[in-house]
Amino acid sequence: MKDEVTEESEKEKAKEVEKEIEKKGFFSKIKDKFSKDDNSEEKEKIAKEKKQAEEEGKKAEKEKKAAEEKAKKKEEEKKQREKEKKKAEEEKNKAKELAKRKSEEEKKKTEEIKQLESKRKKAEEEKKRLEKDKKKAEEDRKKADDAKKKADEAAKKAKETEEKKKAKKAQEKAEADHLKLEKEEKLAKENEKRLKEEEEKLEKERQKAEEDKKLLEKEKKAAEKEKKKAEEEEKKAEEEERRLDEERKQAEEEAKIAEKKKGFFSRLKDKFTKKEEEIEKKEEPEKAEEEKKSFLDKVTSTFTKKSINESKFNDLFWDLEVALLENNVAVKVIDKIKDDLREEIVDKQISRFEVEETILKVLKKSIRDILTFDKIDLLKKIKDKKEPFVICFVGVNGSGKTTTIAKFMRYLHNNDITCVVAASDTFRAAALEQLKTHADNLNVKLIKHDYGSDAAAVAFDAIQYAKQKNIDVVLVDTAGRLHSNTNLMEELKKVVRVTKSDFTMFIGDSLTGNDAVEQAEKYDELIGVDGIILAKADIDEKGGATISTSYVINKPILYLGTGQGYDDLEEFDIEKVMDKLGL
Ligand SMILES: Nc1nc2c(ncn2[C@@H]2O[C@H](COP(=O)(O)OP(=O)(O)O)[C@@H](O)[C@H]2O)c(=O)[nH]1
Ligand SMILES: [Mg+2]
Repeated sequence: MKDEVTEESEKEKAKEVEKEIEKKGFFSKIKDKFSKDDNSEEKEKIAKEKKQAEEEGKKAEKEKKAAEEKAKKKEEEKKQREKEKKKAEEEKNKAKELAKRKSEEEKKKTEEIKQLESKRKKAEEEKKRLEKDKKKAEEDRKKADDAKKKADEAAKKAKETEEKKKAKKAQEKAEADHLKLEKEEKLAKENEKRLKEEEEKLEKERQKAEEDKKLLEKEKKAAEKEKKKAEEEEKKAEEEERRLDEERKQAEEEAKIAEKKKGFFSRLKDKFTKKEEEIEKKEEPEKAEEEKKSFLDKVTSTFTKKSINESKFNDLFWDLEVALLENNVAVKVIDKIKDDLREEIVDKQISRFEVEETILKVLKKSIRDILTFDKIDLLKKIKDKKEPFVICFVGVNGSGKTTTIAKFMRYLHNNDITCVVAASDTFRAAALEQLKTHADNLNVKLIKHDYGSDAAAVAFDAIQYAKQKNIDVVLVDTAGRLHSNTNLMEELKKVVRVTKSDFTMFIGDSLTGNDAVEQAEKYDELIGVDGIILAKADIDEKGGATISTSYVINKPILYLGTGQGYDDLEEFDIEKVMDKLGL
């Protein structure tokens, strides 16, 4: 302020000086005019004054300059001061700004510190909590350890007692098994012995039968010769009779007396063959009895009716027996037929013309009896069982098992029953292919393993498959084997046992006649047979197997195979069979 005041006053001073200079100029102008008037003294004075004025002007000029310079300087100083002031102002602002920023930063810091503090607090709390948790966890673990220890001890104890029990059981089982094994061994030995004895017996019987057959053949030939001879003799006798008749008539006419009786008897006698004469000779006691009868009785009974005794019956039966044997009828069946006939004929009064008829009648009845067995409704059995029904087909090679199984697939399908087939004939190379072809043709699932694998395992797999797929029947095709092969029979036994076979079907070849019967007997004895199918009945002309198999093993024939097509399986029908046998 002081500076500004000084500044102002300096300016005014300069102005006054200026004015004074101007004044002086005017004065000098006037003075110049005056000077023209010329007065020496005056002139001197004026010059003096002029000089003085000039000096004063110069001085004023100098002062003005100095004042101006001073003003200029002052101005510059003012500018400098303003500059400094501005600078100071700026610095002040800067400082203010800085202070503001500092205070904000400080505020932020405080805030951060506050936050950190709270975080720290939180962390501390968390730490405390964790420690607490840890402590708890440790306690829990300790508790768990204790519990585990206890449990372990308990388990150890339990295990010990359990093991003791197990050991005891195992010991008991081992003892039982041992006993069982011993028993089984004993049984097996006994069975073996029995089988051997039976085999020997059978062999003896077979030899005997063969000898008998030979003998019979000889006898048959002899008998035939005799028969021819007898026929010739009968012819002769007839001629003789005719001659005698004529003679009798002649004698009747000639005498009509005595000798009549004797001539009649001799005529009757002549009527019989030599054989019959022999028979009647043996019947002497009966003859004595006959003599008590009235004459008429005697004549008519001797003439029309005849009592056939055992030996005469055997004679009579002979031809039939040979015929039955030739037609493959089993000896057991022939024996039954003979018994039936004996009962109806021996010691019965039968007209000699009725003998043939009676024999035929009794034979028919006897065979009808043999073929009448309790029927088994296999389809019903299958439908009644909830689980898969297992049928094992057994029999020797080539008897027709595989073909019959194929027919069975079709038969079951026709009756709305589903089935799966097990290729348990792992023995023969072509067996699997043969069965596969049939199964493919008939859209039936086939379960198979490799050749030579375990037959029972294949069957077991098929049963599992049937269970899973809800299939009604499992058909098991087994390998054919001779009943004399013990190993293979054991294997077959295993198949039947493992599958828990619901029905074991024996397949017999009709053509093999008595062999089929023998096989059926053996299979039934060794593995148990539930029913029979006789294959190839269409090409069997003898019928012996059909008549005999069922009777010998006392099991029903369920079906007959009547060809090689899938539909060639017929339910057993006694009427059809009797018809085919011509009975
Ligand atoms: N004529 C006829 N042949 C049959 C019959 N059953 C089976 N066969 C034939 O007998 C032969 C053996 O049959 P197969 O089923 O292979 O016997 P497997 O060895 O017991 O399985 C085959 O050629 C069949 O075609 C049948 O009922 N009638
Ligand atoms: Mg086969």
